[in-house]
Amino acid sequence: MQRLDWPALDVAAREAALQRPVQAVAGRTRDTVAAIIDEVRSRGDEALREISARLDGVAPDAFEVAEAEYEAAAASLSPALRSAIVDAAERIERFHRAGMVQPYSVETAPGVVCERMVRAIARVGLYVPAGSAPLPSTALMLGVPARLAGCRERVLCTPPRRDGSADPAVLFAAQLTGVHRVFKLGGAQAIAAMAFGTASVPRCDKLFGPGNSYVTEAKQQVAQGGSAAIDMPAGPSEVLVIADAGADAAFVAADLLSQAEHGPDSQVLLLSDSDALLDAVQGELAIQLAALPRADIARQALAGSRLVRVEALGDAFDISNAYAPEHLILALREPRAWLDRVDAAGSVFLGDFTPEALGDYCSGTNHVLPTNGAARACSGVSVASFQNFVSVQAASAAGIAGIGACAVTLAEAEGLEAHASAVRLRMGRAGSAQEAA
Ligand code: HSO
Ligand code: ZN
Repeated sequence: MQRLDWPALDVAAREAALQRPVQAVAGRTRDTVAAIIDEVRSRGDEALREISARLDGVAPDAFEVAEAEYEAAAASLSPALRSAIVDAAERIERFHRAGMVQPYSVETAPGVVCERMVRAIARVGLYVPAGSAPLPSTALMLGVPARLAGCRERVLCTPPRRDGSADPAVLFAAQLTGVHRVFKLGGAQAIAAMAFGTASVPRCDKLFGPGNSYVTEAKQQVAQGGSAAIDMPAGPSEVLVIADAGADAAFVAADLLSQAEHGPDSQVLLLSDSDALLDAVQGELAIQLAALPRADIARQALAGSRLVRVEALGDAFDISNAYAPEHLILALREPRAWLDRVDAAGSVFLGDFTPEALGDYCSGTNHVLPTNGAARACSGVSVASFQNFVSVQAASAAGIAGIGACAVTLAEAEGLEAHASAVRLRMGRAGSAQEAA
């Protein structure tokens, strides 16, 4: 891991230090994805079968998971895993339910009522990756808020395994959250199928979930084409840790590694005002890395990552806000006292006993979060991500008599005479209605 001394860096070096690993969405990836989307769009299931055979090595007759498969999947899991999934789902539900947006109504002037209704997005498509590791936790993070939102049709795609089956834990989590239909489809072809619909896969209004660079590129292409909305532009996972001299180096190293093991392009940053802590973390990283089954992946991620000494902890918050990390861990003695300094981050973890892994699985918060600096302007998945907000207004005769002049003046200023007249006409009638009364 690169070790940097922030005060000694010039502007250009500081910028370079906060650079994400370049997401080389090579022109080739873009073209491959565009070709897959085209195929699925024009030839539907037949294309899905060919592409799955080519890329996943399996071309099932039926993409959809059948009832018996859910039963077999649940039965194949250990009771401990089943109850961990149930337990996590309950906490995720508790947190997300509490954050649900309520409809509201305000009388903005006498006789003028404005409202906002909450409506579920009708058909949503959830993507649960299974590339380097199947992620049943992602099925929970998407399935629970989609159910709370009340989406009428909740579809989930997850890549088939070599034997043509879906990961049993993903199936169990999907069924638990009430997902209506699961399809054994992965990659760009799954995204295309949900965006356009095929004979077997229903067309979805909005697509959610993380994935590899092909999935991410496919989501972007279908969104650009206006075929389906997407939750957010997802990139490789990141964590930024701010640690003080009192932090536990083993804890900090473990957190950095838990992000690094996600993929070679994951990025981890550690900022500290203590050289001794940075030394200790470096030592711990070497020790813990050696024991990890995914050491190879983690080592590649660490190669692109940085340990940075800052002059004061306050500087670390300026750096973090500029970087806008997906996950921000505050390994500080008084983490809550610093919370006001956090402007941009996907999710924050306070203190020594709140590792990111807790939020990844079961604290209750969502782990589908904005990456690549998107946290400056985007939030993680919540129930609201699965809903639309529809505004409503109703004016009585007295209402338009009261505020009509305001609209007429603005319409005249904009030179939009039909607008002015639509209001004036009613104001005239409203006046006579009132006189008659
Ligand atoms: N850290 C990942 C989520 C995850 N971790 C799933 C384990 N499983 C992105 O937030
Ligand atoms: Zn994780």
